Amino acid sequence: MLVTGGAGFIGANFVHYTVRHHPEYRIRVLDALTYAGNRASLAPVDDRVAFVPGDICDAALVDSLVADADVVVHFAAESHVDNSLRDPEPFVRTNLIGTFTLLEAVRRHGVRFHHISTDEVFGDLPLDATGKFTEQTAYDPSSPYSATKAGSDLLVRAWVRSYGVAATLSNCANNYGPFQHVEKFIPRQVTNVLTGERPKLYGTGVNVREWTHVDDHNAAVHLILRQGRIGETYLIGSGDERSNREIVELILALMDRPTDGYDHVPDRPGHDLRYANDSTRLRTELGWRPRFDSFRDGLAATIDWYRANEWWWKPQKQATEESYRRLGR
Ligand code: NAD
Ligand code: TDX
Repeated sequence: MLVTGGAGFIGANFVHYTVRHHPEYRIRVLDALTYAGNRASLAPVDDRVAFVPGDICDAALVDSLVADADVVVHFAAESHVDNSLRDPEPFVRTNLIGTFTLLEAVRRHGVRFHHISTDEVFGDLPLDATGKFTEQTAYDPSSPYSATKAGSDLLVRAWVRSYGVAATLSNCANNYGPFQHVEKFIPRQVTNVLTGERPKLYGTGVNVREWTHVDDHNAAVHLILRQGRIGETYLIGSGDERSNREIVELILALMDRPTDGYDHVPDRPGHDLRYANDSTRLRTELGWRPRFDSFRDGLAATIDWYRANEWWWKPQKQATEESYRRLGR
């Protein structure tokens, strides 16, 4: 199995999950170790994984690795919306050219491909409605990040239809859990509290996200690899929707701080209002159920992980906060 982006948040958790639950796979990770990749995230499974430092846009390298694989699971991406607003170029390169490079290689070598994507490709939902995204929802991305993820999804679908590539796609809602970069919402607020900073809420904090534990996401990916229909898209989501404000207050409560101890900062431009996935297909066809059915417990365990693993996140914290300060957020 070739895992791209296996030193990032979800990819590293996927490698851990695979070693734990699917020991039959021999795993090779291809990762460029950008600011978001961390070799240390794979340290506990180092004896089970071959690590190749490299870029998914490097066609010769990708070709040689794909030629040697039975299946490619593609996590590598530029993944942070705020970064894409500041500088979209690496997003176009990695998310579009990188996915294209992988697709050409799996086409040449007849290798099974699974593409990891996001619900952000659909744009957003109104705050005052209960409707959800489905596999039929039209693509309507808002940010450079989601536009390049949408483009990568469309490339995969075209390579299935035109070239018969054996690919599946999944679009998951927001993930949380260990090994997530401190630029992202939950780790930023938790590590702010741990370093004596106040949490930072964009705008009024009414925006809603659906939170899925990273292990539940990765369990779904394994189900799709085993039983998913080729060419099909599966939406993944726990069903647990929360406003950002509710989450900041819950983090503060779980960390024994006053629940009003946070700052409002200027809003993200084009900020998507609400995401929510209808994951009926995944649940009925493949029998997926989230194991982490209490967000509060999953969040408390995640807070404990950041408390216990300062060595992992501390080196990234200062530079991340400096770049937020430059954005006024
Ligand atoms: P991340 O930013 O934590 O990790 C991305 C990894 O990809 C890093 O290890 C990085 O070094 C690597 N990478 C970046 N550019 C590369 C390149 N050109 N060549 C090789 N490696 C490269 O991202 P994440 O949060 O783990 O997201 C993984 C995937 O899941 C992405 O495709 C993202 O769109 C998708 N996704 C994320 C979420 C979420 O909540 N984080 C939700 C749904 C979908
Ligand atoms: O400091 C903050 N304060 C704040 O209020 C940060 C960093 C974020 N926010 C808000 C913005 C969003 O409404 O919190 C919400 C979550 O923000 P992010 O962690 O940046 O995630 P989001 O933009 O929702 O995108 C995430 O989920 C979908 C991932 O980063 C994507 O890779 C994934 O595709």
